[in-house]
Amino acid sequence: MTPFTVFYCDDAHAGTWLNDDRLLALIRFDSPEPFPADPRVCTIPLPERGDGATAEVWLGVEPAQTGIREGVHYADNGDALFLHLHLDEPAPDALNLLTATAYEQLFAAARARGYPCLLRIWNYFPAINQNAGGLERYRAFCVGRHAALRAERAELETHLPAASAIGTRQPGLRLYALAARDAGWQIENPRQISAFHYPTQYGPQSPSFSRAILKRWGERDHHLYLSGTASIVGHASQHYGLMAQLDETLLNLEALLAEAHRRAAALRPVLLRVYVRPDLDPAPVRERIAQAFGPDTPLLFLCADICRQDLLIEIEGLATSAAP
Ligand code: 3EB
Repeated sequence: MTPFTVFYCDDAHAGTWLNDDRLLALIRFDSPEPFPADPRVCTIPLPERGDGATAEVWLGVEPAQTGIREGVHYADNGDALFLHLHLDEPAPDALNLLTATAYEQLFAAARARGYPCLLRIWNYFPAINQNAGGLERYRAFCVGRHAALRAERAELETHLPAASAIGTRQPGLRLYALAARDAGWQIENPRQISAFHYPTQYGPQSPSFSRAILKRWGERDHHLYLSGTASIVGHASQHYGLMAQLDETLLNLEALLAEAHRRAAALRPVLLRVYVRPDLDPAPVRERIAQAFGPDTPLLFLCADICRQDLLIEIEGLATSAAP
């Protein structure tokens, strides 16, 4: 049995989930009507494409204990731990150190609850493609993240969490994460060089994340946490057009599902989150993803900046092996 399931709901009704003590996380987007303070609620300031206002629900099977520990908000249901924190950025050229601090706080909170294994981390901060202090901010983020991860774990390259690193237009570094008591299985993409081996042309420190994490929560129950996936083959960005980038991205996602299938029953996406640069039309993208993964696959489109200037779209998600 998986300790929680994930689904999208209309944000207008998201508040009712707060009355359910099995709620592990509620992810909201843009700047919605605030809810009463609750450690299970994390808001990511990215506008949704289209008219909708969507929230993401992580619903557990057991009641969650919630709290705040040194700035880290958490919900713990005995098997899975949801964590999030928001740090103000005092100066734009200190993202390296701020990121290291954020990760240290995250790890300390997870360890204190008995969850040493970070499976999946979502990272959001503004001006991701801008230079500050002589380095692109995404690259400075990678330096800080690596320092904190390396301090936490010696066997870094086999125990990297799945991740996304996405640009917002709002101040502050925001992280949220899923931790477990035991590690998942790191999945790399045979079509891509592992991000942690990218050459130095992409920055002084290669990005520290895995392409996906396969977590076996029960005999037959797997979650596959798919990192942000883009139109990259080898280490190089491919294609100038949105639809060509999308097709390459879908091939990468399919390659990850196939890799995971070597270790688990067939997996299919149960929800996908699509980050697109502002001003791009999501309608043909929606249609193409429906062709690839089925018309009923829940999709959420968010306007965002992607961590490479030349990338227009990035897709992440959750796939499961359990019957839908
Ligand atoms: C890539 O494949 C695209 O730095 O955490 C995707 C997912 C990307 C996560 C990260 C970056 C990150 O390199 C960018």
